[in-house]
Amino acid sequence: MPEGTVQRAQGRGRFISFEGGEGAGKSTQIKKLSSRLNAANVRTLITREPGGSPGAEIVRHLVLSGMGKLLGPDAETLLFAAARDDHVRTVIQPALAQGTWVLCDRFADSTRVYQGRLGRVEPAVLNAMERVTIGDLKPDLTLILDVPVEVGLRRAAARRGNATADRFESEDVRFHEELREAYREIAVAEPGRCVLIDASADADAVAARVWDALRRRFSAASTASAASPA
Ligand code: Z5A
Repeated sequence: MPEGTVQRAQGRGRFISFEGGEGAGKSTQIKKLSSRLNAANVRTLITREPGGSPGAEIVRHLVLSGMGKLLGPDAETLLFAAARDDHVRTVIQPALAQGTWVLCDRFADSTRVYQGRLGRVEPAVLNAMERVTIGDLKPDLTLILDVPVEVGLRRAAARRGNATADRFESEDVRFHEELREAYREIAVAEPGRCVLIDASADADAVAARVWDALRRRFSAASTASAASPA
């Protein structure tokens, strides 16, 4: 596939989020996609949630230490929201305004799935938090990397080695099964924004699927005000 088939929008950059369960391979795919876009002269910023800005990284540390779980699902949701608010205002929006493509490892769908579906936080609370933190800022494309739970947990355990599992890694298999189901439901409910990617193949094969999804979404035909990568 020629690199030039993904077009760069003039003005604002594209906002692409990656979602999925434990060990789905988001970080791996984000790095691969960034390299490929850079080779096509598209400037990218790799970032993540929770975190991505100095303030949000402090909250990340708190949440992954298990502190949020002690406070309960509603309070934990507020912590993720506080981190997102800082990240959006200080990193994501300025980068998009400069024409940079933002590749974000998790975004608001993670709150919908982890705190909403798994934590049973009410939709009204999630909606209110989204209004405050992201307003109209929806990703232009959300790639949901889908792997069977046992595959994802095996990958995550291999990567972790002897290190201690964090707050979410230590949840049981049923938690991860429900998580996967919730992501699949989002993909079905929002086909205009989300693409479900089978991420159980090797990393290069998955990267080809990711690129194909991008090409379809941002091809010349579907991008009215597009300019070819310089
Ligand atoms: N959370 C939340 O509850 N609410 C929110 O609003 C937000 C987040 C934003 C952040 O964890 C946690 O916060 C997350 C949800 C919660 N909980 N969990 N779990 P994190 O940032 O520390 O980790 P993560 O986002 O879950 O990422 P991950 O699952 O740990 O990894 P990944 O990025 O998806 O995968 P990876 O690092 O690219 O790959 C994992 C390993 O598999 C690694 O050794 C790779 O080399 C290997 N790999 C990758 N791809 C492949 C393929 N295709 N084949 C074979 N091996 C592969």
